[in-house]
Amino acid sequence: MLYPIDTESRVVMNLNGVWKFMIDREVEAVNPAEPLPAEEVMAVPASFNDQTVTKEIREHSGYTWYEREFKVATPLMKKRVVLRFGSATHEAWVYVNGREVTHHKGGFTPFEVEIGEFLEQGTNRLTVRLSNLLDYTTLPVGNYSEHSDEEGNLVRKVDENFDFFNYAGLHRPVHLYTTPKDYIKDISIAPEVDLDKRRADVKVDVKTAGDFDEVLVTIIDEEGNEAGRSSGNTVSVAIDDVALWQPLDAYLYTAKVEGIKGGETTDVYDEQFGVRKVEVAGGRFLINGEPFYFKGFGKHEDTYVNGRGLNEAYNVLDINLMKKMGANSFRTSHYPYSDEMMRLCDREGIVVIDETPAVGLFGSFSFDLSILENGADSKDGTWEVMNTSDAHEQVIRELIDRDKNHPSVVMWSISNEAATYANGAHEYFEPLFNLARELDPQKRPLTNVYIMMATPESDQCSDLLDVIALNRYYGWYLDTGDLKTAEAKTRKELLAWQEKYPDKPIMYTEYGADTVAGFHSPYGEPFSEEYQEDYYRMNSKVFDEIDNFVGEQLWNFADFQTKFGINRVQGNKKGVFTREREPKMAARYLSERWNSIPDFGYKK
Ligand code: BDP
Repeated sequence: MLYPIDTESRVVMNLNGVWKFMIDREVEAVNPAEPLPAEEVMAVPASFNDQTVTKEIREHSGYTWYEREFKVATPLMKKRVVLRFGSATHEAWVYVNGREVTHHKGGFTPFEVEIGEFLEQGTNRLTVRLSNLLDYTTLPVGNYSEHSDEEGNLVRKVDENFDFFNYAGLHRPVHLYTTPKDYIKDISIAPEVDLDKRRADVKVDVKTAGDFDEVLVTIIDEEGNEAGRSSGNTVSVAIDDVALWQPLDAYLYTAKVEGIKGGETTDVYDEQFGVRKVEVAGGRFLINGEPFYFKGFGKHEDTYVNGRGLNEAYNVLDINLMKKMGANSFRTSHYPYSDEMMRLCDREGIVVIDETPAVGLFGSFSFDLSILENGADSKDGTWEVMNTSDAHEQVIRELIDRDKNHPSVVMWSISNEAATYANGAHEYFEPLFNLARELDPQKRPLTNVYIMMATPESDQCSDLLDVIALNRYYGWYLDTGDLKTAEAKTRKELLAWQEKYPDKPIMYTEYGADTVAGFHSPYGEPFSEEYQEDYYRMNSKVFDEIDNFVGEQLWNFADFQTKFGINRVQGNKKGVFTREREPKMAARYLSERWNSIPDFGYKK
């Protein structure tokens, strides 16, 4: 799906701002044909939760309503007018002037609808009913229950089957944009590069709607010069002496796509892309033919007040902090991030592992960690109770559709910490991996991010993965405070994976220890800043011994808000930065380490 941009033929209008808001107590039916009887207001884009001082609103599970008015300039009413939501978490019903125009389920991917026939001259009313409910059919997965209160009113409850707060609302920009009636619908770009000859063949596939005599694709370089052109819906444009998109040294070309009719360009769209090659071979992750070493983080979209809502200033700051630390990459744990963040990563040369919202596919998630001691149970009933295949297929389709052209994306993560060791897991995942491989025009590598119980012995799905991506907490959830034992276990497991799959690269996608900023201990006790640093030093030592170990993405970039639980004091404290982005002590150690590790060739 194309991002809304202004071009010579398109106008983008912004519907962000302060909207009317109310929670739906489900006592009286809300009629979208009437103006919303709301007394609250809410800023968009943002989560609603932290903008209120009312516990009832902050912790509301169920339905909420948003409404605002808008006008469309008369000359634009003759165009095709499209309403687009960057995301609406987790399910939305959208009404224009009281009539339902669209419905979308899934809180982390965009959706859009043509609304011309619903528009009126003058003031229009846009109303959105949202649900933040999650259950065993949704992604992420929630434990859903309901009961009645003393007055007999229905109370809905979502117990998150994952370790982040269930923020909800209109999280990303809401846009109106126009196109001509005959328009460019989608553009798919797959550059194939011959690294020796420094030549690329850029395959561009254009989908159009309506009537064009010709589709013209012109490739323009960063200096604004034409690098090649071709005519047709499916073309291959050659670029000689091509400039590569490299990690931390991004080069972006623009594919200018024009729909021409009667000698006139009627629609035009500029899609940026990068030329780079990604492969997995011989236990290495190669970018542009060189063995790449991932240094970086698992993150969250999580800031004060905005919650999970787009916060572009934080996005810019976070990338600057990453670069300063010598990091080159992050994972969009545990859901697709905003279009805006993906575009920023393309520009800044940040390497991204792009994850679906498939988190919580784990029948017995809880803060009872005895399961770690007891090991994997292949009879764990996860795949009997989860009914998420349809949602999973949908998010893979929507994620790849949205992010397929981003050069920053080098790998798709199909899920985080699913019960891949339990019977039924392979049957569940195989069709999803096949689907992702089929849909991605750039055929990027795939992974599933592995929970501690998924070991070389217990796991049932690792044949599907191109890269073994592990979340490991030896020395934190296991052997807490005992880094010696943790070191031995880390080494043993990594060697076992390497022996089992000598050709698959291995990386850590999570490892960390909760750390209370400002808590110091002469003994390096757990939760102290000293322990966090010791923990990272221990892990680094082992990583450097393992030949096929190609990357370290720690958990987490910053402290973040979670659901309530006795293991969480004001959220998860595994950040190397606080939630305000102040560095903890370990940031200095990691910064020294990462600034001395080259992006390429660290593991020869
Ligand atoms: C892993 C999860 C992540 C958690 C982390 C932790 O993938 O979402 O926040 O552990 O416990 O289980 O800190």
